[in-house]
Amino acid sequence: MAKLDIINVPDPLLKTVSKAVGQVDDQVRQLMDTMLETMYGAPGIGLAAIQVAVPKRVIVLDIAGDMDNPQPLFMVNPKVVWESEEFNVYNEGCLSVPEHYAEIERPAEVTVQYLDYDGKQQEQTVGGLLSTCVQHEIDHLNGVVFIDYLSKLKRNMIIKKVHKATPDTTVL
Ligand code: GNR
Ligand code: NI
Repeated sequence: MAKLDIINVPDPLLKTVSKAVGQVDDQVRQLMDTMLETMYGAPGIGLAAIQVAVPKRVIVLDIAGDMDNPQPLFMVNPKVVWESEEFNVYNEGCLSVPEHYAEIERPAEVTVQYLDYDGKQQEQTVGGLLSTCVQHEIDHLNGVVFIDYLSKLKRNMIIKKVHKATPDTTVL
């Protein structure tokens, strides 16, 4: 099956606010299948469509980290409808910022509404790593990358290093 190329910072596409999906049809399902395969191949535990240059509000996740027992999650038009007051800190990475990590603080638990693989409305409250990952992916749909939470100095340093290491992965 086909794999897609993942774009890296500072590709300006990563700042796109992705468009809501009107209907979960076979074309959207095919996108989700290919994204999942791309994510597993990377390897990663989450992927937003904009990371493969598709500006649609689609994310795929699998935090199980067990290729023999995959637990994929597909979320179309995901929306956080509740956040816990408690926060968590996680050392985050991103496939579009390879080999750089930073501690990011986010709500420990969130309730997310989304359409699933079959286009059915779902609501799920998540915690732990899945909560971090869902919020990280929804950020991508809004044109936000985790390094945007860092100081301008740190962010620019990381962007420069990634661009130098992977100049072919950006449109710039
Ligand atoms: O693979 C990924 N790991 C990860 C680790 C901590 C917090 C977030 C993530 S998401 C990342 C894949 C990715 O870039 N998704 O957008
Ligand atoms: Ni990411």
